[in-house]
Amino acid sequence: MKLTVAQALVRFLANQYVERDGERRRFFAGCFGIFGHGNVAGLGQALKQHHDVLPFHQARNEQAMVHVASGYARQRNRLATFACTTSVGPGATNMVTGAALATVNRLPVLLLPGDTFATRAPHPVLQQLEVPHDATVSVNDCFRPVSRYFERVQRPEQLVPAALEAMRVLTDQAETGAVTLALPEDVQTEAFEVPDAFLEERTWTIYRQPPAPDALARAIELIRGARRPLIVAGGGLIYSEATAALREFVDATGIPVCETQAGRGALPSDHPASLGAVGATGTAAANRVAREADVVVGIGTRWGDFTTASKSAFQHPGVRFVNVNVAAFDAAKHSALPLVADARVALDALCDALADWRADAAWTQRATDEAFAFREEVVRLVAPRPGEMPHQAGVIGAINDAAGETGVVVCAAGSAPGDLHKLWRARDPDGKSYHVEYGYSCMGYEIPGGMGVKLAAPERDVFVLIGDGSYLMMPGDLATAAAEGIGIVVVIVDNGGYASIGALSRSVGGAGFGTHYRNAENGGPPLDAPDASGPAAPLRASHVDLAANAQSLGVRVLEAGSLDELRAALDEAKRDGGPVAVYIEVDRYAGVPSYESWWDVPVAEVSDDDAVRAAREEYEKARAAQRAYLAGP
Ligand SMILES: Cc1ncc(C[n+]2csc(CCOP(=O)(O)OP(=O)(O)O)c2C)c(N)n1
Ligand SMILES: [Mg+2]
Repeated sequence: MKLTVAQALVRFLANQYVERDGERRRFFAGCFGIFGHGNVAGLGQALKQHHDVLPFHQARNEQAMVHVASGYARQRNRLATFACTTSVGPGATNMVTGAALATVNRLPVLLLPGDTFATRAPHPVLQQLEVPHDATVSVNDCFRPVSRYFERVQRPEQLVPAALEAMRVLTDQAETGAVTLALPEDVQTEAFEVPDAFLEERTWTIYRQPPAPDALARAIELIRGARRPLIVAGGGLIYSEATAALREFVDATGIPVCETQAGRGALPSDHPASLGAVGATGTAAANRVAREADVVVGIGTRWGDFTTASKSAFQHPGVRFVNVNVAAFDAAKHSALPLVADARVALDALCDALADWRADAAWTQRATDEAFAFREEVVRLVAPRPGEMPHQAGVIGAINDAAGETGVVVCAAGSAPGDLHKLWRARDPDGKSYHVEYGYSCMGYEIPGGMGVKLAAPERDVFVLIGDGSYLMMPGDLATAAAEGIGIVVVIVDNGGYASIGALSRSVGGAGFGTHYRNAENGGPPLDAPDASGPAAPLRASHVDLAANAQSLGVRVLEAGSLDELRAALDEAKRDGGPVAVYIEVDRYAGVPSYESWWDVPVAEVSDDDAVRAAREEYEKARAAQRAYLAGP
């Protein structure tokens, strides 16, 4: 059948299915797009013709639509996503940040940027980059390092192998991330004889990879010999739908569990073995247990820097790692014994093999005691503080209660991710109530990411927790939520600027420089005092009326002046069902402390500023705790 490249691609995408554990589902929920000359006549025409099989959604910013796809893919455990089409030039490069986020977080998204003419007839076309020494370069080459697969489709027949490669990578659990097919605007419109088989339904089966028997035997031997074993649960465990298997394993062996950001909620917070967050943003419970652990079993984690507290979290001199991961790349980290395997299959195998073994009872009890002690700390931290300005921890407590068992919290950057990591009481048995994007920690992910979650799980309440700075980075797609009736609840927490970086700045001797919206010369507050007792920031008056801004974008806005009012507003927002923004001002300086942990942020080695010199001294002391984790398998 003769079709244009764009028509063939749209029909192909509509017919891709993924199967796991005998369950088959469509892989592409639809296509987000913003049109320009680089895609309006190609993909635009094809999407119009085939909108019944591949629904189209218009976004307001190309970066945001990739975030929608990432949020959707994560909520669906990587078994489904959206495609994203853009024009050439700025529309295309707006997606680069979204691509990096997806690839860093190992989430499948398909990006279809338009590209400049393959014929080079119009040359340079509007928005074309010219590189004098290389005519094959376009701005889309920026996608290469941030994509797990990249191809520029230079002639029509090339679409067939390119699309198949794209699907292979998107559905491969070890490889997945952003996949970019750059589509020159003339090639999109060119017709070719499309093989029938290309357009037929195609099912990509995700097989659960078992661990190599020899590697499993060694892992079992290591765990049996452990005196202080600890599990670190990552996002891969949740994507593999292995939370029930984890519970079973933990109940059978008594090994305590702590969690990364993506793995938060792998074990419900009320489980006696649940230590919660580990690392730089970890709980006292997890960090104390981690410090002494001798065998650390990482399951589905990429071992981000925060998880190891910049390699200071695990202090046992002979600490050994066993890494269960579908990706050999991640399994090998920290000189681990790699168990390259699906998390669920590996957990089941470990459970069978260790049926006659339990961790030392005193160790298990020690972990449970720590876990219970920190639970009380959480209650203390989220409690309202009568007579004081609302604090972010209180906001988190209120959202947590409004979310109940199945509601989802979505967040990405600022001080909230660390606070959430410590404070969130995860209740969903599938681990799907906590969605903090902390691989790329991208300001602006929150609203579109939350839209993706809501599209993936319309039956769940979705609460987007967003700071004022992150809100200002990319509020525009609230208009998309309003236009499409995507019923997210966006809680805008205004603390008058970049509170997290302000605190970081103080810790490196920087006095919060550049983290208020105005500096003192421009009528802003003076620099912060080193003890963090900075001036009470006049908020709304000091920058933008964010509540009015949200309202102008078409969503209903509720304002809360206290935590009680916030609770009422959250209930009202849930009842409303449409997109609602809830605005609350909080105390910029009322942070949640760090618990016996550290993050390596280098401090200037020489300075004439006493505060910087003092910070450098502290830094050098702290850095002494950094380990190499070289004990091999
Ligand atoms: C796109 C992007 N730019 C810069 C940063 C660095 N950064 C991390 S948090 C932050 C400030 C966030 O401000 P806000 O959302 O108000 O949260 P707060 O720190 O006040 O809690 C900045 C600039 C980032 N994470 N993402
Ligand atoms: Mg802020």
